[in-house]
Amino acid sequence: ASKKKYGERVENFSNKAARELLSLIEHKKTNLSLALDVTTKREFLEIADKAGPYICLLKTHVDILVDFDQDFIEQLKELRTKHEFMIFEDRKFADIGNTVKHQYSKGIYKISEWADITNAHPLPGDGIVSGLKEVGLVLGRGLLLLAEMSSKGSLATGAYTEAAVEMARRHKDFVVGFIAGRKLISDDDKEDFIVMSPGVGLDVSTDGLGQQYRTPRNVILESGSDIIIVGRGIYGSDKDVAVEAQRYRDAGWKAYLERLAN
Ligand code: UP6
Repeated sequence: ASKKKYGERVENFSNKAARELLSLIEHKKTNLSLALDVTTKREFLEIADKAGPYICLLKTHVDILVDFDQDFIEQLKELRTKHEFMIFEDRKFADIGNTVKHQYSKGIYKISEWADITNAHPLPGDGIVSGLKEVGLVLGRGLLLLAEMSSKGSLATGAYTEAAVEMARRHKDFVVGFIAGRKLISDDDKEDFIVMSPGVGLDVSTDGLGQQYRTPRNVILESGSDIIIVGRGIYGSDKDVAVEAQRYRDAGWKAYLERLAN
């Protein structure tokens, strides 16, 4: 899949969110996802509006907002339409199927109502996917499994990562890909999964709390991932959000074009 264009991979997926995302990346020409980890609605919506033209996917952690309310969701949806990006709530579900089903659809966040994509740790076993799928599949949502993590000392390696891939294969209708640092299956594999990589930055290599950064080129060209997830590299202090978003969009797209040409 890594030698194929995003648009050519649409047919490899039955899942609505995966198909939409690949088409969107193809026509908007951006494989950049913004990880917007700020804690007020005002900051969030301001930054999302500035970066909106350059991203395919806006990654949220809604539970860090101190003033989350229904109005936030309405404004988020408006920005999604205005800039044409999709929404990925980085919820990292990690409980048994019955619990995550409620966490996904109920509570105050009602994630399944507005997030095109969410993610889960494979740790509890297949039930976590089955539970989330009961809610999300009919709504056209997609799920990513955390097969690897970018942080130092992550335990998601080796056999655990392999098991995540096998779990995804068993739920191809709903699991559309992985959070990982690299492509996890071979190019001639008949399956296709979308790989999204966090821990991407051009200016620093760590954050002092275990995060480890690699460049868009490392991730897309050398490791065969599909989407770069960039947070503080874009909105960190002293950064011009539009300038940085363009810079990462350009770097991610250039690495992809080089991959196709190689
Ligand atoms: N994230 C990681 N590493 C993972 C999984 N998720 O960093 O393995 C998420 C974090 C954060 C974002 O929760 O939202 O990606 C990275 O942000 P940063 O670019 O500001 O470090």
